[in-house]
Amino acid sequence: MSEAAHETTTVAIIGAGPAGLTLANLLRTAGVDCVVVERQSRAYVEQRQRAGVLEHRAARMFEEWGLADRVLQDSRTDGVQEFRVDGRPRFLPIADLAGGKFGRILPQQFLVQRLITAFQEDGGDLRFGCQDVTLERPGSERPVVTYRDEDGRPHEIEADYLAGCDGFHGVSRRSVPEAEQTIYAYDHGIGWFTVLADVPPPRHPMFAVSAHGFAAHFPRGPRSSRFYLQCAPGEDLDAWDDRRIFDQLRLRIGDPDLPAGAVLEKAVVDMRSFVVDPMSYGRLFLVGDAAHIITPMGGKGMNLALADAEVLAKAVRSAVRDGDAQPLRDYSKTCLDRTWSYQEFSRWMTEMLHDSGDPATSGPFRHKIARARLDRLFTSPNAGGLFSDLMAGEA
Ligand code: FAS
Repeated sequence: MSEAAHETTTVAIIGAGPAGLTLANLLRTAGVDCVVVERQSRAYVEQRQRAGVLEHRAARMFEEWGLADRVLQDSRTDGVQEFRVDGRPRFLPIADLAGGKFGRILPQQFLVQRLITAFQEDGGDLRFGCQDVTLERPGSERPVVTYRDEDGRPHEIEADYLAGCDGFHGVSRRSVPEAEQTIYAYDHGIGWFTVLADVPPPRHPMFAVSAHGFAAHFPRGPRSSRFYLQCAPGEDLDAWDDRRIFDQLRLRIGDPDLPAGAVLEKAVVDMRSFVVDPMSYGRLFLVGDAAHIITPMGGKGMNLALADAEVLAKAVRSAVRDGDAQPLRDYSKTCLDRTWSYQEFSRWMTEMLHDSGDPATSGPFRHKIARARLDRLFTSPNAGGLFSDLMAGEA
């Protein structure tokens, strides 16, 4: 085996998803040297479809760091959230209630493509197809990332800091001794059947509650939609043919004229939450899904990853430029405070929109509680305002 090529950098970033690419761009903007090692190919990373809405806070972050013109070309949301209750539309002007804070319709794969282009245009070092990525001595003063490149050659990157941005199934979190971590995991006992389809996007992002079960209809670009349908956890994908998908959507949304369209992707997502505490170990900092998983309720997974990335970029800049390591010491608490606030919001929404459905599911008492919670958004400006601030990521 040939000798590993040895090199050094300030921050070695593992993973080129939203977390790793945002961190890389922010560090580059701050003049901090970094290298990104990504296991998959560029083509794979750029086509993976997941989140679809960038919250106002994240859009503001890209504006403040001077990246908006290269990342945010897309349309902003119209600022209205629709709740279809037993087929009856109710519209909440969330951007107005949040003081003019609009989200952006930006499918995750477009964000990833633009972040890759921006980083490489600025001379960033982004490596795809890195195999057997391993973190060595993450708890030491000089941690190392090793990997084999696409030609099988070994590489060794010695860094001041490691950023574990490699998602829930990555190696970073697993490089920390179990005794050093507290794991919080929760199974919400709900499944979502999720569909990406060639169906025109809705006028407004929509949640639908009815005795038939929860459904949702979100925009995913000018000609496609993402739908969610409440189902049993672990439900068999084959139990949902196209006919059943659109019959159930029309029934639950209360729109017999909802057009069908080609189904591009379908999956069953079990609603679960996960948090690891602390989000750092020595010179290793866990970012995004490597540290926490949240249900898609409220669209916070990708947006929490972007928020973590900004906290870490600012903390590394303080340490490297100003000699102040306190923000790095505070990194885990800063990110966990936000993470738990949005875990609570996501759980609150999950209860409100699923217990509001069939009273037989969660019981008539919880059904009434959930309906009262939903009504209050429309009757109390404070309740509607807090909901809107949380949707904007600004609470
Ligand atoms: P990611 O998992 O996106 O990226 C990790 C990267 O690390 C990947 O590129 C991976 O290839 C790489 N990697 C893994 N192991 C590695 C290794 N050993 N070495 C090197 N690289 C490695 N969030 C929202 O905000 N709104 C939504 O509407 C929403 N909907 C979703 C719908 C679905 C079906 C799913 C599955 C998720 C959804 N999410 C949503 C959450 C999702 O978008 C994540 O929060 C987001 O991708 C997190 O970004 P990262 O932390 O960068 O992790």
